[in-house]
Amino acid sequence: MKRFYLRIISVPFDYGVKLINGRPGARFGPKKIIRDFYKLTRNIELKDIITIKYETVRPIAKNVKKTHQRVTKAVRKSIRSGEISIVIGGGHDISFGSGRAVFLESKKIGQINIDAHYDVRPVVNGKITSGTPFRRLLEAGFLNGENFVELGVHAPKNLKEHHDYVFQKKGVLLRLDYINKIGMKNALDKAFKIAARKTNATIFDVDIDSVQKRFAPGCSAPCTKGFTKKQILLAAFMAGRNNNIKLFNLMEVNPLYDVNNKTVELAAKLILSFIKGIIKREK
Ligand SMILES: [Mn+2]
Repeated sequence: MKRFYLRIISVPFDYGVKLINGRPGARFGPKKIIRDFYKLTRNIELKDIITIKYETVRPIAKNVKKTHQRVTKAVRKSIRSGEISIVIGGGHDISFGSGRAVFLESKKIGQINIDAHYDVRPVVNGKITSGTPFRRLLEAGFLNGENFVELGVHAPKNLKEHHDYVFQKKGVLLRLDYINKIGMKNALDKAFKIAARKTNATIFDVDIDSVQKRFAPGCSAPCTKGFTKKQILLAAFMAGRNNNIKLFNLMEVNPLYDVNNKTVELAAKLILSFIKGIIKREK
């Protein structure tokens, strides 16, 4: 039987959230999520099929760039040794650091982002906020817009200029209403296909603010509208099962605003769903 290798990399860093005047606290996410993940898997036999290693990237206070460099280094090493990586944030800015690592190892990458927002804000006055990761990947030439798919954006929180930017880069936007019309599974099939076209690796991002506030109140920027728990768990499972996916970025879980721990618990379940998908991979 095929054995799978997984590395869960914690990045307790939310300075990028602070820089966008969001609600800091996502730095407390990784520890809590992993604790719940342990609880969740206590009675599940995973050891025979999957080896899971844990690592924490030590952030550098108030230094987004240098922290991202550390993230890149850790994820690069993981990918190079044949592991599938899960990065737990922290602010969404971290996805630039982890995405860069996959680019450096795989050269041609696709990116799926499940998010209430576009996260393609420009870097202004050197401030690398949590709203910037995908613009940075695109501008650096690491990501080709044609392999970039965003799922879950909805009015009215997003600026038209960010929509236009994604459009101009030939990125694909699957809005929340459209996904609910065609179904989550069909939307993801479409997204995985686009991201995998002529690429060697796909990155799968979940910003927890893509989930309805009643299921995921503990995040930096909660929204009333969004996906259900069932939809997001299906997404994680399908991503796990997809052979092209090398990295799962799980972002913006903020325990300081959680209610009865339900956001943290959902995040732990997302990791387990992703793993259940991995086990179903053929190669
Ligand atoms: Mn985001």
